[in-house]
Amino acid sequence: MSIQFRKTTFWGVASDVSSCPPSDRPEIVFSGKSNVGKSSLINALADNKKLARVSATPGKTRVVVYFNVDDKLYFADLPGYGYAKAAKDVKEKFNKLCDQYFVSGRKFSLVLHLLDVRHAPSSDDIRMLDYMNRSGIPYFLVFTKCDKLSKAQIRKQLNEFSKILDFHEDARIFAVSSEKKVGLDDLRAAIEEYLSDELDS
Ligand SMILES: Nc1nc2c(ncn2[C@@H]2O[C@H](COP(=O)(O)OP(=O)(O)OP(=O)(O)O)[C@@H](O)[C@H]2O)c(=O)[nH]1
Ligand SMILES: [Mg+2]
Repeated sequence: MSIQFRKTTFWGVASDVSSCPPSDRPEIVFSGKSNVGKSSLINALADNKKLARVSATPGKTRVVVYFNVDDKLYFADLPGYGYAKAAKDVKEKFNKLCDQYFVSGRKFSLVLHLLDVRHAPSSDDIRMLDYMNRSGIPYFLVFTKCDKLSKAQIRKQLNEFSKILDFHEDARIFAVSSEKKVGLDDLRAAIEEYLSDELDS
C-alpha cells in the first residue's frame, strides 16, 4: 500500500499523553533536540511549508503535534529537548512530556531521531539512543541540515559520530536537507517499506 505523503493534514495537539489520538494507526515519532529541524522535516516530507510551525525562536513547541498522513498513519512532532535558553520550568515540562510519552506504553511504530549534522550529539541525544537501544524501540537516525556542509564534510561528520553514538547495527541512517529537499525520497521510501506489513494487515 503506498502512502501519499502530500496528503498530510494537521490532526491536533496533545498537551499530555492522555490527549493523544487513539493508537489506531501506525505512528512515526519525530524526536530530537530543539531546533534540529523536526517540524521542517515534517513539512518537507509532506511537501507543504505551511503544515507544521517552524520555530523562529527555538523551544516553542510545548505539546505533541499530530498530523494525519493520508488517513494511514500519524506523524507525532515531539517537543524538542534541551534548548539551553528555555527557562528551567519550561525545560522540565518538555522533558517530562517526552519522558511521559515514551514510558506511557503508547504504541508507536518507529522513532525518527534527528541530529544536526554539524554538531556533536548532546548528552540528551546519547541518553535517548541508549534508552531506545535498551527498550528495543525501533528508530532511524536522521542527520539534518545537510545543505550546510559539503559532501566530504558530511562523510567526515558521520564517521566521527559513528564513534560516539552507540546505535543498533540494523538502525538505518539518513542524511537530509529539508531546505534543499535532499534525501527525502529515500526517507519516504524507507518509512513506507518499514510500515508495509503494518499497513497491509
Ligand atoms: N539550512 C537549513 N535550515 C533548516 C533545515 N531544517 C530546518 N532548518 C532551520 O532550523 C530552524 C529550526 O527548525 P524547526 O523545524 O522549527 O526545528 P524543530 O526541531 O521543530 O524545533 P522545536 O520545535 O523548537 O523543537 C528553523 O530556522 C529552520 O528554518 C535544513 O534542512 N536546512
Ligand atoms: Mg518544532
